[in-house]
Amino acid sequence: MSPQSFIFLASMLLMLLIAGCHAQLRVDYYRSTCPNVESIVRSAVEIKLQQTFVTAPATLRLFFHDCFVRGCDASVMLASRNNTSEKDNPINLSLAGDGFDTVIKAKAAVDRVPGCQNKVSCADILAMATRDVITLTGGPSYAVELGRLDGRISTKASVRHHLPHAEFKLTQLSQMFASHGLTLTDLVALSGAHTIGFSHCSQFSKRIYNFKSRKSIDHTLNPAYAKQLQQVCPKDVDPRIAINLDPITPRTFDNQYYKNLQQGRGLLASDQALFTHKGSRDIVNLFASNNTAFEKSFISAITKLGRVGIKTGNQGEIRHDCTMIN
Ligand code: HEM
Ligand SMILES: *[C@@H]1O[C@H](CO)[C@@H](O)[C@H](O)[C@H]1NC(C)=O
Ligand SMILES: *[C@@H]1O[C@H](CO)[C@@H](O)[C@H](O)[C@H]1NC(C)=O
Ligand SMILES: *[C@@H]1O[C@H](CO)[C@@H](O)[C@H](O)[C@H]1NC(C)=O
Ligand SMILES: CC(=O)N[C@H]1CO[C@H](CO)[C@@H](O)[C@@H]1O
Repeated sequence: MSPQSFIFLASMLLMLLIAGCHAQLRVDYYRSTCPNVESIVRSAVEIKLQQTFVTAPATLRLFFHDCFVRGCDASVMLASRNNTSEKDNPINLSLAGDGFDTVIKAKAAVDRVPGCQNKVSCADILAMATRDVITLTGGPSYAVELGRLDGRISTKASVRHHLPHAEFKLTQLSQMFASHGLTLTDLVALSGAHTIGFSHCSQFSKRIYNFKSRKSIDHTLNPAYAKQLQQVCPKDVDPRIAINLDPITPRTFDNQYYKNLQQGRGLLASDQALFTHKGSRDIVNLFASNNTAFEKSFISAITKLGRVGIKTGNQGEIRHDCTMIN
């Protein structure tokens, strides 16, 4: 074989490999196996959301945690007899059971349809349900890429190094997002998920009582907001108390989160850091002033998030029960 034809063949192979990586997920993946899957999931999510609002933030956060730990493969849903799987990590005291329940109910609805039984992965159902809760709470709608398989491994230990903490600095946040192929704009856009849902007082109590161990208040907090937070989260607060991440429109998926940051009303240190730092402030200002720009960037970012570490071929399976490997 001549060097030219070798280079030609090698580059064809490379192109095929690259194209293969992108071709793994498709919007119409279930067209022939379960054509109505989107409307079945949507109905199940609507029913669940009518029962409790927590469905929305719980499902959205579950998707994020799933994708960041071992990829979007529903490994976060696996239970273990000895309590050693991802969901047993203490960081998840807050992973509200309603997120898990949403996927389990939607999966049951899909499996009740003749022909669809055991055809749709739990990972894809979580991705669809996430889009649905965003849309149903006032956020944008978007086409969800599908074709993820469910993973077979889930360990408590893998959680620690893969999820961001509320006290992370901007550089730590952006490094962690970059390790999953997500840019600074993606980080700012995805943090907009904190426009709905709740946080326990422990996640920000240092900011209102003991900032940098100096018994003072985090000066990036709006003083009036800090005072309100001290009232709802006294020092001896019941650890189960959780308060709205977005104090203004807590049940609407909108760009109010970014307007809050401009006014020092970012609840977590990791939220406020996006505005405090010059590097990301322009993006916060853009999203605060232009909801269309926010929605566009959010859709792009959550689509990228949905591609993280996906399993195909013999790397995974379509689980029959989302909490157990087959
Ligand atoms: C940027 C780094 C992030 C950090 C440090 C972070 C941290 C947190 C923390 C500490 C809570 C409160 C947990 C509690 O006490 O109950 C929370 C809640 C939440 N997070 Fe994040 N998060 C981040 C990014 C994201 C992303 C990318 C998403 C989704 C795309 C997301 C979605 C949510 C939602 C929806 C809630 C509310 C959960 C509920 O009400 O059940 N977060 N986050
Ligand atoms: C927990 O159980 C799994 C199998 O279900 C096993 O692989 C793992 O080693 C066990 N871990 C501990 C700490 O016992
Ligand atoms: C696992 O956790 C459940 C619920 O928190 C508990 O009832 C059970 O005893 C635990 N099992 C083990 C082996 O620790
Ligand atoms: C808002 O953002 C959208 C999408 O990026 C853009 O097309 C539009 O021109 C922006 N509007 C304003 C008023 O800047
Ligand atoms: C839904 C779920 O399984 N949440 C668990 C998260 O972790 C805490 C303990 O760390 C459990 O009590 C929850 O049941």
